[in-house]
Amino acid sequence: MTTQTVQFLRPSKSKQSSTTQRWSVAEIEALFKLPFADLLYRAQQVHREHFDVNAVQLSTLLSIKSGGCTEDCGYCPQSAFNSADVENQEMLELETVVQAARAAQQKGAGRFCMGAAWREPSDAEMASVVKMVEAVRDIGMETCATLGMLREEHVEQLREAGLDYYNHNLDSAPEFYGEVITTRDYQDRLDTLERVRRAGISVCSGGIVGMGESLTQRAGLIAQLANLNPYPESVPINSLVKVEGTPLADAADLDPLDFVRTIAVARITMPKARVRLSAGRQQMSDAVQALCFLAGANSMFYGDRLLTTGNPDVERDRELLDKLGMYPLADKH
Ligand code: SAM
Ligand code: DTB
Ligand code: SF4
Repeated sequence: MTTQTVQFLRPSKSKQSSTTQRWSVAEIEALFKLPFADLLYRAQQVHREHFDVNAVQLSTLLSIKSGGCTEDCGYCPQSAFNSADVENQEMLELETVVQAARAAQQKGAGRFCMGAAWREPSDAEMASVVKMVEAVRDIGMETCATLGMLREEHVEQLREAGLDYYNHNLDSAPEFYGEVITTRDYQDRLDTLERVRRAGISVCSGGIVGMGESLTQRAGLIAQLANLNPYPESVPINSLVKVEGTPLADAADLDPLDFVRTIAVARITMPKARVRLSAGRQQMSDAVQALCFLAGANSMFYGDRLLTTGNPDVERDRELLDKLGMYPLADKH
């Protein structure tokens, strides 16, 4: 490779600020196009510079309110616009949530993420969520919530409750977004992330691959995330789970190696982030997941369910981690 090509694969210095590196979409697309071995080698180098590569952060999800969502996200089984076989479920009782968190903690999860099928929470709903966050915090777990868009005062309530992370995904590149969701726009998402960031809550934001986006659009999603200032502490990379009754049920299969590439590019462009191997693991072989860890993934959703769809069994995941000589982050504390 010529020196010129190598320089091209580094973030552009001219646009660099003192606190963050700026990545152009073209630079990120060039990373995607590297020979696979070169890409993984580079991702491994970055990973080893910043992390114990054998420790994996484990988050368990719980859907605290399911189905009947007023947004029209084309991938989502919980949208009222779609006809997936998801039972609408009102908000869970506090005790049910705490029991689920305790069970997750006993199985080795370090973080508990509460998800709700809302466009945005109401004041009354926020009051219940605040109690859940406080209770999960009290049992000694890290807390995360994903509740849709947040107004300033709701962010403030979550901060006061001691919420550690807020998950709100950009999901796709701005140029592709409108083909998947029409009921809210990209700027709404950026605004929520900005409010969360300003309140001092750690940001968890990522996206979905395999929705029919072009390579440039996939690079565009990573560019959006990597150019946030600062970039998110936690970056979930989801492989589309094709659910019957959603507009994306028949999307073309994603080549698993392209998923691995996306993880590697996220690792290189967001060196200190926890890059999470997220939805879609049930459909992935152990070998592909091992490649994802090699590419720099150091977090995963752990527990038999995601929100409404399945995830590998806890026993199977423990076996996988054992086989790879990896261990949950919480085990070290
Ligand atoms: N309603 C809130 C929101 O949209 O922000 C929180 C829950 S929503 C289900 C959280 C994320 O789950 C979405 O942003 C999307 O990235 C992911 N997701 C939903 N359905 C998915 C699917 N079928 N495959 C992969 N990821 C999915
Ligand atoms: C994220 O990026 N993926 C999770 C979590 N954040 C909330 C959700 C995946 C949902 C997959 C479809 C379902 O189970 O409903
Ligand atoms: Fe609702 Fe979130 Fe699903 Fe969109 S992704 S339909 S906002 S639950």
